[in-house]
Amino acid sequence: MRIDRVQLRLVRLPLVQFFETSFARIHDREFIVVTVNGDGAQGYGECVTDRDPYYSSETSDTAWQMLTDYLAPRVLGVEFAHPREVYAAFAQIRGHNMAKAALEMAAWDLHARQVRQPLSQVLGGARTSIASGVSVGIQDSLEQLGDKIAGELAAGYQRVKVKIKPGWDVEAVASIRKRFGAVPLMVDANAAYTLADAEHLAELDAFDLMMIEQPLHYDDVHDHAQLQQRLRTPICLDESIHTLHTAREAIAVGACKIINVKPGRIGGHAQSIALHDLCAEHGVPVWHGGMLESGIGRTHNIHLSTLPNFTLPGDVAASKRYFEPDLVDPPVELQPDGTIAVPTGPGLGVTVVEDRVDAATHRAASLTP
Ligand code: OSB
Ligand code: MG
Repeated sequence: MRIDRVQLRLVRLPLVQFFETSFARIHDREFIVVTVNGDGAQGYGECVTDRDPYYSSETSDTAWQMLTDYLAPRVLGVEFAHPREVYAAFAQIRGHNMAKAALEMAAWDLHARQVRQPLSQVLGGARTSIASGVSVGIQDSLEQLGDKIAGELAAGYQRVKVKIKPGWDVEAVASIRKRFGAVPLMVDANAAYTLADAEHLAELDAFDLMMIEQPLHYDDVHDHAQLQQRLRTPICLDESIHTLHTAREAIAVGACKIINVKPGRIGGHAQSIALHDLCAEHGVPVWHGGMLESGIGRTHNIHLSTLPNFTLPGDVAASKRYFEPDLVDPPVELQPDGTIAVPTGPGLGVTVVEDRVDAATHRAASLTP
């Protein structure tokens, strides 16, 4: 595989509904579509950075700079035997996992299209459909939250995750249990608490949650291990797991019992497979997170979710919850049984609608060797 051109497009799309976490409320999504060309084929990746460094220290601007100045020059014109080798070409550059992942994942799609296999197969997955859950943001009232959840359950989603923050946690969960009974439920704090909140967080133990995601600092392992000692509810780490090294450490010290895999956070498909395998070796189940992706990143996530240790429903949901229309055809849809079918065509197995990408593009660059 040889990449002769890397194209970057900075895209901005309005979200169908606003999305609020403990760190911000957003109404639109900005991301970079990465296109790679080689041997007459084309592959796509999506950089999951946003305009602001709130979920991650990376932003659209830092990713753009890394891609143009450091990452694209390390793959352009280089012969790779397999896309699993691309990540190693970035070894000299520390961090910037989202920028690395976008280009690396595009290379996987390119390769899968060249060998005319679905990406899932090239990644080593076997599932033909994946279990789908939703991530419901913080709302203006508990009634609104309940109504949102009612809609998602009616659509058929297999589990509900709600965002929490101080002042929107125990009461919110209690109201959901009261209205929806034993629905599979979990919470995500996006690092909004400290160990001083342990006693308060332990009140969540009464609600039989599947897990609590990233309650403490975005770079912490130690305090999470302390907190897990005091909670019955399993802790799942998201933000803290940005390398295999931190994953190993987190598992070793008991900082989590579950890990959320996001290829952008960990540096692409090859790193995600390695993280998936590490967790499997240690009996730690994983599930696939989401970053409000367009159909491009979303379809990558679907293919990756076919690996065997993705045993819990993820945050990978239907296109229409996010963008209408989405950038791909057909859009990602939920099946009546709460699963999403894995596309069977070559590569991502969906068509990127170029006109829609171009119409939403605010900045573009074409890079060659
Ligand atoms: O913490 O999982 C998170 C969205 C943006 C940034 C971080 C997170 C999320 C989500 C949404 O929870 C998942 C999705 O629906 O794509
Ligand atoms: Mg999260």
